[in-house]
Amino acid sequence: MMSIDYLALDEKLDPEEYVICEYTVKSDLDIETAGKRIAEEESTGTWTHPTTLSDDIFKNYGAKVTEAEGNRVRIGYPVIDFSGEIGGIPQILSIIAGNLFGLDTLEGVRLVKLELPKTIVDGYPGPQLGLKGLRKVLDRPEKPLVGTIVKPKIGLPPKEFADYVYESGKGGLTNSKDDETLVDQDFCPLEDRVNEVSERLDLLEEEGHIMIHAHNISTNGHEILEAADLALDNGARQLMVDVLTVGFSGLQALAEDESIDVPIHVHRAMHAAITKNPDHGISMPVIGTLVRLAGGDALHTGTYGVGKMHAEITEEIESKEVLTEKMHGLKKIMPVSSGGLHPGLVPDLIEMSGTDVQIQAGGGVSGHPDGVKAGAKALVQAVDAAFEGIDITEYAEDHEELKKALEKWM
Ligand code: RUB
Repeated sequence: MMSIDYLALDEKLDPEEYVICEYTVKSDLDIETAGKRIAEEESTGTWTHPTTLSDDIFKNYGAKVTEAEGNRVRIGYPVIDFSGEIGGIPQILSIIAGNLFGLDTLEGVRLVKLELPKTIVDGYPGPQLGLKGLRKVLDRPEKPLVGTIVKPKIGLPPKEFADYVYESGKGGLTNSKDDETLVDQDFCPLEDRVNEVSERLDLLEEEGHIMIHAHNISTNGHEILEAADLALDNGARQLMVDVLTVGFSGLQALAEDESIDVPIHVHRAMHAAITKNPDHGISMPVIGTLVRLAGGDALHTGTYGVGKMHAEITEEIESKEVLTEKMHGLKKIMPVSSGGLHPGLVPDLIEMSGTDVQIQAGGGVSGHPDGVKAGAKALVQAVDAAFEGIDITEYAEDHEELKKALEKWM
């Protein structure tokens, strides 16, 4: 009988034969043993040697720990463990990010990196439009996209909501969106809101400006396609889904549906419960990889420490990179920077994000002393200045809206 040992240090795994994951571990166990605990729990699946575990099963289906150094392990899971028509991203997650988080001997464990073989990637829709498609829809080939989140996030009735969108379009914004808590509430039902917003977007287009609005259709799994249909039947130009509260499968169902030909904006409410603890959970780059696999066209990745949300800058850079680097032929998707932004923060933001980014501000548009249109203009001016490499305060000297925004927020 062969010895069952999950440790295969320095073995070079064929990246087409394994799903390879990197974890950081906090534990009293030495790192090799910690790696073995994860590998056994997530492949053959128990803490002792079952009499039913044959050499063949171990050899063909067992995970392998190929690196274990410092607080880091790399583990390869054989592709056959992910085979079959049924399972999808829920199954991937239950293997690479399942029971291991509860193991008592590991005080903390964090999945930091995910590398998928082409055979697995090919089984998923991936982005239908992606970064380039989104730019094409907006006829904006190079500059950052500039957007707003309609605020207050609850309470505005459909007409006032749509007026906000129209005003922000008149100020030059390319994008706007529902916030995550707004879906179909009595004060602003989805159907009426989409109707009103679509009317205003058509008007803007007649007036020579292209803009899209992401409508939040995050809902129960069995109702999400129906919600998408409702939005599209009423003229929606973009859909939004909250991938962690809905689940990756909801996003994938939208991306796979042939009748949905508009970009899908992916919000990530609740992600910090999973991503924020540096010693435990799942990193945002892993979530980004799965969003790209499932078919999002744009995803929130953070503001590199300039905005209101907690940021681990290195990880945010990696989050942006997993959306745009090579991934077995999948389209790139648009990184979205949002949360506590205003025009004065744009130069620092663009320095970190580059120009392939959708910059969004809610309060940083609607909080402008002269209202939404002026706020939108100020944000656009800040982006134009940064894009042209002109100092923002210099640019503000002859751009009134930007000047007032800087006076208020800087
Ligand atoms: C933006 C806002 C969004 C955050 C979410 O409003 O609150 O929901 O972007 O955070 P405001 P993240 O511009 O007024 O702050 O993008 O990090 O997921």
